[in-house]
Formats: sequence, C-alpha cells, structure tokens
Amino acid sequence: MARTDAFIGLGSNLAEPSAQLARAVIGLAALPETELVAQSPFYRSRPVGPQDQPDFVNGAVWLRTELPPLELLDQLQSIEQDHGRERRQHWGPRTLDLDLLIYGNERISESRLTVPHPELPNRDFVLQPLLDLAPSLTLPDGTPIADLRSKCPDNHLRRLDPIASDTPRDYP
Ligand code: A4P
Ligand code: MG
Repeated sequence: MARTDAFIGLGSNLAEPSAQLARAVIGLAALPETELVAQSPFYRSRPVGPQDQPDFVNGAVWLRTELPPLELLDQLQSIEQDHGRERRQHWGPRTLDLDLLIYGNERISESRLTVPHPELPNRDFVLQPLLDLAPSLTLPDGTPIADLRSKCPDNHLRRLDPIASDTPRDYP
C-alpha cells in the first residue's frame, strides 16, 4: 500500500508539557508501518477556550504512514491514553492531545474523525508548526497553509527552541 503524508498536532498543558510532547514524538516515530519525516519546534501558546488553565505547549509532526486514517486515530488515542493514565488521579487539563490535522489529500467526515481538522484555520499554534515542517503545504482544496497563517488570529505564540535542528522541506 502507498504511504500517505499525515500531519499530527500535539498539545499539552500539564505535567511538564514539553517532556510530554517529546515523549509523544518518540511514540509516534515507533508506530507500525509509519515513518517520522520531521518534527516541528515547540511553541508556548495561551489557552484557547477556558482561560483558567496553564499555557499550552504545541507542536506538530509529519508522518508517512500506511495506516488507514481510522487506524491512525486509534494509535493516536492509544498514545494519549498512555500519557493520561499516569495522571488519572488529577482532574484538569489533559496531559496530551493528539489531533490528526491532515491526511494526504483526503477529506474525511465520519462520527469519529473529521479531516482536515476543523479548527485548523483558526489556530496559530497548529498552523505555524505545519509551516515550519512544510512551507508549501496546502489543504485538499488547495488553500495554502501559509495563507491561513497570515489570516489567523494572534494567540501570543512563542517559540520555545530557537535552535531546533529540523529544517523545512519542500512538500510534497
Ligand atoms: N475527532 C474528530 N476528528 C478528529 C481529528 N481530526 N483528530 C474526535 C483527532 N480526533 C478527532 O477529541 C474528541 C474526539 O474528537 C475524539 O474522540 C475523536 O474521535 P478529544 O481529544 O478526546 O477531546 P478534546 O480534546 O476535548 O476535544 P478536541 O476537539 O480535540 O479539543 P480541542 O479543540 O483540541 O481543544 N489551547 C492551546 N493554546 N493549545 C491547545 O492545544 N487545545 C485544546 C483542546 C483547547 N485549547 C488549546 C489547546
Ligand atoms: Mg483532540
């Protein structure tokens, strides 16, 4: 089966968020039938939604995978559970959120899965890491991620690692 480029958004605002994300990247790289192409720098961002919670750390990864979309979602949720289980006694914000942002050129509308992720155009903490990974990336309808980024509301995004080693690549 052909490999598909998939982009995953990562977010955490609990229990050492940067470490949560770093560990999640290791889990993503180890998924079956999947290769990690690149990981974005991490960013600090103010919470969208309820404001009485800590700032988030956000990032994204580029995978190349043979997993069908729903199997990939199962794997993402399994990694989320691995992270959540350690903090089950604590109520509050999640330790790890993994969103399937883009899966090739597919548009998916199912009860468990909407792709591209519907909130993607409104979130600089999603768009900027995607741009870092693949500056020429577009949505399936051809909309450049760069255009969405320039129109997106500012959410006080701050890059955490200015000397990240990953260099942008051409897409596809
Ligand atoms: N689901 C549908 N489509 C997708 C998709 N493309 N990727 C379903 C992943 N999941 C998808 O998600 C609920 C259900 O969405 C899943 O069971 C899946 O079948 P969830 O992650 O379990 O629940 P949630 O986190 O409460 O919902 P959601 O919609 O992921 O929340 P958001 O919108 O991601 O909000 N502020 C900043 N600065 N940074 C953040 O990362 N994150 C949130 C969480 C709020 N504010 C934030 C951030
Ligand atoms: Mg989610």
